[in-house]
Amino acid sequence: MIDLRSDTVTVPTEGMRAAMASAQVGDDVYGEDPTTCELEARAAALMGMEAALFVPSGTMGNQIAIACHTRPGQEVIVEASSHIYNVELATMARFSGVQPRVIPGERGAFTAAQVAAAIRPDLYYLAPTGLVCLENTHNAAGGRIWPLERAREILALAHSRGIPVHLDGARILNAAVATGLSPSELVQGFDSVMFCLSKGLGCPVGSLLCGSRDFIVEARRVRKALGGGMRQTGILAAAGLYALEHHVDRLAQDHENARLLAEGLAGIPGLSVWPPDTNIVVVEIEEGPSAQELCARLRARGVLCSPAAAGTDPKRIRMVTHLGISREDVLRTVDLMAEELRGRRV
Ligand code: TLP
Repeated sequence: MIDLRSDTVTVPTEGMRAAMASAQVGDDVYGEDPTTCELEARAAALMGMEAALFVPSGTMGNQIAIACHTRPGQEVIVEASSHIYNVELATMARFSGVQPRVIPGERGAFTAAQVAAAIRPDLYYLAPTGLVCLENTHNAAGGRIWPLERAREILALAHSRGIPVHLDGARILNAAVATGLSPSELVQGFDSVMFCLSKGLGCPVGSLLCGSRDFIVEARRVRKALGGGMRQTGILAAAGLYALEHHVDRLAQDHENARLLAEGLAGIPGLSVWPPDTNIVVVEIEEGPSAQELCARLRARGVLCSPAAAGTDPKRIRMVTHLGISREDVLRTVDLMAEELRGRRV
């Protein structure tokens, strides 16, 4: 199977498995797992932040950040197609007692003027704005890199109003590799950032939440409260350290494969394709079957992909390149797609 559903489907490589097998471990709830401590220090340094916390998933990292930055009864400014708003099960309401204030972005990015208009004035009957969240790269916008200047305008505006800004940086390393900027440059000024090890970096589990020392002290409490205090996590952290060493630069290959895939698919009549910034290709079916049906037909021929944005757009498909996808897989996918849309089989 050529599995383009997500970069979350990557499995540990031989080298990563060897690193995991030989990891030194201890009880991380006591703060005694040396490999996890090393990974957290490494992640904090990478992001140019004071401290970091290993968490089981990106969702938990985002939700811990929201819980730490806000208090119940506040609003959180989010983009309409963001992961935090759409596919995290309303957890900001469930766990933090806050409600999203949703701003439509243009391909995932809103402007400082839009944020300024959405920040609530200080009136006794309005829910105060407690946090702004951005997402880089932006998943539903096709792995789009957030325009840095615009992010900096939003950071300046929010901070001038005393509002913190969290970055859902699940794929921030894709943005770093694609732009040639360091992760710390991309996240400079954010109050917290979450990034994932279990997507393009190929780890089996794990994300890191980074921020100030005080923020991470509180984040550790919230993680435990959510049931995310884990014990001998060194086995997982070793995979993370290995990935940061060996799997970051190679993301460029995934971006190259995504470009190749997009170019190939764009040449097929009936499809229009969003030019990818990184490793996510969004395909719109202008003429032809529904996304659901086309995905089912491709599955029968050995290619897995999914309707985009959790199926909310019946004519849109998402394909994600990653370390389990070769150039040959991409070329074969393009051929199969062309055949399916011509309605015949070889
Ligand atoms: N994204 C997954 C699915 O949930 C859609 C994927 O296949 O792309 N932020 C962003 C931007 C994400 O894309 C994801 C996962 C998360 C957060 C949540 O991470 P996990 O799945 O580890 O909770």
